[in-house]
Amino acid sequence: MIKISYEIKKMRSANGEITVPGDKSISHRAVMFGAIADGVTHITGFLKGADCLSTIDCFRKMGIEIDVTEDMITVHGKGINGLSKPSEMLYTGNSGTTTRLLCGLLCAQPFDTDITGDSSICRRPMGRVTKPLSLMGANIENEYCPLHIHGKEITGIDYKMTVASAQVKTALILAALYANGDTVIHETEKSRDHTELMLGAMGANIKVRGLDITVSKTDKLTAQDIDVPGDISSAAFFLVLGLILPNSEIVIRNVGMNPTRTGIIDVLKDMGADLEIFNERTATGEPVADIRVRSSKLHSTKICGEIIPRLIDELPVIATAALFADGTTVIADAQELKVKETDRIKAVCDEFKKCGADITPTADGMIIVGNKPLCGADFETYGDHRMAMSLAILAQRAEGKSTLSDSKCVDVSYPKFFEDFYELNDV
Ligand code: SPQ
Repeated sequence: MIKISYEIKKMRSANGEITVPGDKSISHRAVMFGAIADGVTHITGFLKGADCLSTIDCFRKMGIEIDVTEDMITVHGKGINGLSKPSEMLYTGNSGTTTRLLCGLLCAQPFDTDITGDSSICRRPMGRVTKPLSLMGANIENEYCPLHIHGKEITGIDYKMTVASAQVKTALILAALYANGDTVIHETEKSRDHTELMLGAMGANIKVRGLDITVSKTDKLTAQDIDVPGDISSAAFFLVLGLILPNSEIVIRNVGMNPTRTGIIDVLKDMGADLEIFNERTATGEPVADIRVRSSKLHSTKICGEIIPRLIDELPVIATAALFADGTTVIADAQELKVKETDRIKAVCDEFKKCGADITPTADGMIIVGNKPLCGADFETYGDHRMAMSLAILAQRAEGKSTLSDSKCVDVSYPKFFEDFYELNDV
């Protein structure tokens, strides 16, 4: 295949108002949980990115009718036992969330399933879900895709998580809805809790006490209409763009502000960012707000410990902000970055170095010395949407021309990223 590199146009400043697309994590869950609920789920604000479309495709293959129109997704739920055996292999594309959550949901079905995804998915570890599920009695062949799931009866367990992961947690919760007896999950650190909120609202037998979640067999979920807020992980790119470009002011509307996702706000404020959060409200049980960001003089910080799961997906763009901050920023306890769409520690460090950045990878993060002169470069995205968008932001402050090896990968979470990006241009 011939790869066409993409030249990133330069902006002098960024001004205006944008609404980022719907939250990816919530969009996946709305389709999955709607499919096993009684009744019809209407989803507005759904992210029509490649990952969430993969989720829709998988559920259609299991007999769920899903209507997609311009501004609404309608899922015709078939109840907790309503899924049917797919006639072919389920293909999850680039989506770790789809792949791992399906392992939990499908291990206790009365049929077998095969799952695979693209080359990135086939390199991502699935043992983190298949191993704890096997303690419940599940039988899933392989620790990397393709996976073969032998559906069978399973039993609840008491499980202490070994990694702070919402995907592992959700896979266990979904299996627990079907298991005999209670399942108790102990988190090490709080990861995103959209599953607990949404399933709770749909009537699942789920209780959360601090870091402990108890789930019992559930006979019925009741469909709820879901209004998906904008994805803070997508807003993150514009937060950093507005901060690092001079004379900029951007208002981002309708951003999901679930506290398990807002680590980036805390870190950027700690770095001296001029951020204003206003119009705070809730949408289907999730906090939402508008955010105003203005160009700011940033300084370095240390990012580690319990905040990491609250900003894991934002670390590539937070590292971009650190390039323009006074002093040395340290990111630690973020070894999970190595098992994302690509190894995001290596990818960030290798690519940032190409433009002259002073950045050193460590076993669990990176060290960035800010405010070094940067020049444009030909960047590799590794087919990773968050790498592509972070590099596009970085290129705005690098002297000279920059290109991306691929711009199409942004389709995974933000198909209109470049349109929204240049819309803010103030040349
Ligand atoms: O779905 P996928 O491919 O794993 O997507 C990513 C992302 O950057 O968009 C991670 F690469 O987000 C994950 C996130 O890192 C989405 C997610 C979820 O919806 O539950 C949870 C996080 O992963 P994990 O491994 O910490 O549970």
